[in-house]
Amino acid sequence: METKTITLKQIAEQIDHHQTSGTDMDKVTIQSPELSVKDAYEIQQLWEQCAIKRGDQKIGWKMGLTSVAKQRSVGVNEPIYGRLTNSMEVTSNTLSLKGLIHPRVEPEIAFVMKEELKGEQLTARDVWKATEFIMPAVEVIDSRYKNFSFTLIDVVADNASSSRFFLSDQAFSPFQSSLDKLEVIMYRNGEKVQSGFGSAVLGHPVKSVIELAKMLHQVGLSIQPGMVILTGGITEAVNVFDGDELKVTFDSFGEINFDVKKEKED
Ligand code: OOG
Ligand code: MG
Repeated sequence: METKTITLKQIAEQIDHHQTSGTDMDKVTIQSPELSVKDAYEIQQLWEQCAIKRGDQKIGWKMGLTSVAKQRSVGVNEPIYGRLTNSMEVTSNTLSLKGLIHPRVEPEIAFVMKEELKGEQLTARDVWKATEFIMPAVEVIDSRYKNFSFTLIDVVADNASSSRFFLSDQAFSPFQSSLDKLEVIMYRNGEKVQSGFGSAVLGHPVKSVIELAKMLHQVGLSIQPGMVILTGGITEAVNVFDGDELKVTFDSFGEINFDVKKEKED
């Protein structure tokens, strides 16, 4: 038992090294084919401890693979969750490629909670009651695995490919319009590259929050007040490169714009 714990911690440290150095790695299931999904989530939790030791802070959760478009594009057919930390949030209008491997971007809806959300059988009403506001978001995912290729266990161990994220400047009340009807369009260098509706996320993004609470409850965890939740890509993710200009429109919820720049030589 002891040996296994050490091993999972060592895997978490390996993953942390590749996440912070921006270098790719072989899938963890190649060196450790015996890993279970439960082990992979434990690796995530151990990775979170590495991040906190580095001075990072936990600020939320992300759901992934909550839409058919996303599941199909990576060949994994069930929702997963990951952990968001302070250093992942980009607050300027520039995505620096420093420390990234092969980033892709995807439009999402973020929830910000005001109350704890805990339980296995929550309703949409429970989620709305605990929600402070919602925000348009763009997640930047960056698998640490070679060729962005992985199994369910690998991607869970790699913190669900979490890398960076943008939130809009404006927060919105979730009560005035239907998030499932929200149309999102993503443009890269002026060209429309993806579009979709909020309903792509498990029928309605609120369902993603319910699912997250349920998955966390199974391991004795809950969503704490103040946490940000990314509910999952509405469309397929698109690759971004140095010099790209991204614009993502979220109907009446405005837009998120940013440029992609490679690291500055110094
Ligand atoms: C896994 C992460 C998926 C989403 O929103 O579906 C995700 C991946 O595609 O690398 O973040
Ligand atoms: Mg995502």
